[in-house]
Amino acid sequence: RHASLPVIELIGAPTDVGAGVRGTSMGPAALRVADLDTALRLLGFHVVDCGDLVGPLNPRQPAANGYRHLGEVHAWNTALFNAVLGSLSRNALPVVLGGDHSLAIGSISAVAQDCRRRGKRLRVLWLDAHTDFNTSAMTPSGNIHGMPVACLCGHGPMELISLSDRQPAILATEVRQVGIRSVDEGEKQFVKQTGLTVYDMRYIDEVGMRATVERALEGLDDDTHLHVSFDVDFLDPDIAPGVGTPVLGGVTYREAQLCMEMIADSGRLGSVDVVEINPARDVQNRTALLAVDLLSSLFGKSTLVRPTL
Ligand code: EXY
Ligand code: MN
Ligand code: MN
Ligand code: MN
Repeated sequence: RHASLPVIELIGAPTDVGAGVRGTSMGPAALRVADLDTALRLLGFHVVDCGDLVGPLNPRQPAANGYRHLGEVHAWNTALFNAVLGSLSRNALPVVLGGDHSLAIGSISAVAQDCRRRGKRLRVLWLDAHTDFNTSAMTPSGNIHGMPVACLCGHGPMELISLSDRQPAILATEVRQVGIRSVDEGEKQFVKQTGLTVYDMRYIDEVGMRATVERALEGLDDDTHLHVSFDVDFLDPDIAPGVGTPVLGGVTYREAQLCMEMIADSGRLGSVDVVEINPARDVQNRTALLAVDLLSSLFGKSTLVRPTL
């Protein structure tokens, strides 16, 4: 183990209460079966698996007042907020094993609070097919995993926007989204109105992943905490079939590797969510194995020899 490397703490959050499709509750187990801990230890990290958080089961209720399972989503996010805040206070690097993407409300609320305490700047890199910027007024589903970015920016139910010591938890200007290709009509207007920075698939097609990630990471300095919220539906469903909401035309294997390696090179990575793996939809744990492969690159695994570009 290298003394200069942070301790990585794995925090399992086995839930699917924020999703419409059941199964992301098996995500943490799938990542453990794919040997995430070993992959990170091979890179020299000290890895502590904190086990799984405990929270309510999925009550399988329809949406009420624009939200499905608001009480359960709140309970999971409260537990996760406390776990991530604890991890950061130990100067560890928390990796949240989801679970559905509503969990980013708790994890990023904690990261933002820790940043304020330390006087650090925050950058959130949101890797996803979706902008997750719905509110109860515009959601087509009531599924809260389609709302975490809006909640973090202060647009959401009181329970979910007030987890941290400040409201809103983050500013829209602290977020960069990459890989986007599915945005609902009302959501699209709200994204534009808010001025969220979105590098969608067309942007990646036109300028390439290298320029995209360069721009998404522009302005990071020594005092910036970088949080990566990695929704595996960012990836093309051909290579990552084990997700609840697959969208055609996603990021390729090579593009994803480049993205992860460039984030590693920034040296600013401070916390991670890996969410939306759905083993019930997967083929022989392929999606979790791929996620582990990409997380290795995110944590600094790279080809041995790099010629100058
Ligand atoms: N935009 C759709 C909705 O709000 O229902 C789909 C959201 C899926 C969210 C996923 C996991 O990133
Ligand atoms: Mn192991
Ligand atoms: Mn998402
Ligand atoms: Mn998504």
